[in-house]
Amino acid sequence: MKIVLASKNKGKRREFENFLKALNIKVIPFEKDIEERGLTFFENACLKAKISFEETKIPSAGEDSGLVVDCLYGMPGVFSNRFHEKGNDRKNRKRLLDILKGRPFNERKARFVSCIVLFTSSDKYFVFNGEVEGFIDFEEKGTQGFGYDPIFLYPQLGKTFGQLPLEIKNRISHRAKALMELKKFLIKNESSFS
Ligand code: ITT
Repeated sequence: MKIVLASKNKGKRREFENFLKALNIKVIPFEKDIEERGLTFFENACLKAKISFEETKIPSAGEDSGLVVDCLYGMPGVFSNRFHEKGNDRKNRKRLLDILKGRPFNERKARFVSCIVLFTSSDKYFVFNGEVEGFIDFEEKGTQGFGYDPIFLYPQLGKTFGQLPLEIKNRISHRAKALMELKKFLIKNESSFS
């Protein structure tokens, strides 16, 4: 079985492939530049998956995710990828660290949010959500992962996502949780669209 993943983000794609390879599901990339006009993660994920399905006619997933910081009223949120400069993870992280400078630990609460939408026909879609809570650390730690991983502290392990190997991140992350739901759905419904 194969599904198309409408994403240009290599880190994201690696996580999808890792998750679905055990099910023998091939993930085919769809790398069109799709403008994220939505105001919610759901709207943007829907947009990506729908365009991909319309062009490929293969079950298509879109994922939109981001970092929601409580003391910034939810920013960067859907703007995570373009908080300072589109696609520039290092500058985006730096901007967030600069904005939070001087804030004590208890005001640095944040969560990663992931919404996956799977289109299985032009008028039928399924939604899978995941979240993980943590804190924005005071400085970058670790070089694993992508995006905000080096500054997202996961308190249960006392480490940032940037310090965790992919196998561990793939057990606890927002995307892992949404992917887990997608995986259950695919196992249950495989025969209907393989
Ligand atoms: P596509 O839209 O092509 O899938 P993208 O990078 O633009 O790729 P999003 O619009 O969903 O993806 O933006 C998500 C941004 O949120 C991403 O660029 C990171 O900055 C951040 N982000 C999401 N998940 C993350 C994770 O697991 N680790 C670190 N940062 C993450």
